[in-house]
Amino acid sequence: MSGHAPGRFITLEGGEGAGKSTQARRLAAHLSGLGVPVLLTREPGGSAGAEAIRAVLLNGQGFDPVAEAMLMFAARREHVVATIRPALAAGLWVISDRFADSTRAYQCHGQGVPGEVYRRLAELALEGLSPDLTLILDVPPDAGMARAAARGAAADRYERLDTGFHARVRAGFLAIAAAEPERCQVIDAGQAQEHVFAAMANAISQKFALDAYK
Ligand code: Z5A
Repeated sequence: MSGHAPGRFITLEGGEGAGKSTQARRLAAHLSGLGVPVLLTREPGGSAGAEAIRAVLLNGQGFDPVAEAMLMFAARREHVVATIRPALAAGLWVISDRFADSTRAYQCHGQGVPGEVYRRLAELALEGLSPDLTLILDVPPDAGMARAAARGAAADRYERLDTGFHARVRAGFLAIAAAEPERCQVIDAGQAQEHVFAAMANAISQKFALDAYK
């Protein structure tokens, strides 16, 4: 016996401006308030090595799509080894703002990387690690881009891509959810923040027993 309840791995996914970062912080605070030990992290990034790769990915001039997928998985491997697996082993609930589904949606559906390339990279980098629950925050690309633009920060390389790209990314996330309904739940992120959060909290309480933490 390890002496503590098992860790859980929850990922938030979706397109630009869907509200992932806002809702990830809120979910972490909510679970902490229930007595759940939480680690909030993000991709690309979440460990020193992965954050260094993030800077190259977001600010660089662009890459061959397969090379870009490899960089995403190099960062992810660092994140998994240095941050996620140790936290799960210690019984923490890991909430990650993006994970491997983002590579499938952005690099495969958005940029045309073959699914077989994704599968080979995922097998190498993840060694079977998969989220217990993935919440896909779904919002029409125009609305998400408008929210992101309203923040006033300079657009990164992905935010500057055209509407067709963002529509393919959205369709990619919805295809992932349809293929893996046990793991993925689509949340209507076009609603007010309170309603988005209520739908997420409902999905969490349906999936996990939280009584043990009270
Ligand atoms: N990427 C990739 O291509 N492949 C991969 O494998 C991975 C990533 C892991 C990371 O950028 C980029 O890397 C990302 C995909 C690519 N593309 N982009 N851009 P990032 O981490 O800097 O950005 P992001 O992940 O896309 O997040 P974001 O654009 O910052 O959006 P968000 O986190 O979903 O939204 P937010 O920051 O919580 O909210 C945005 C604004 O909307 C903010 O002012 C909120 O107050 C507001 N908001 C939030 N919710 C609502 C609601 N419900 N109503 C109204 N307004 C709201």
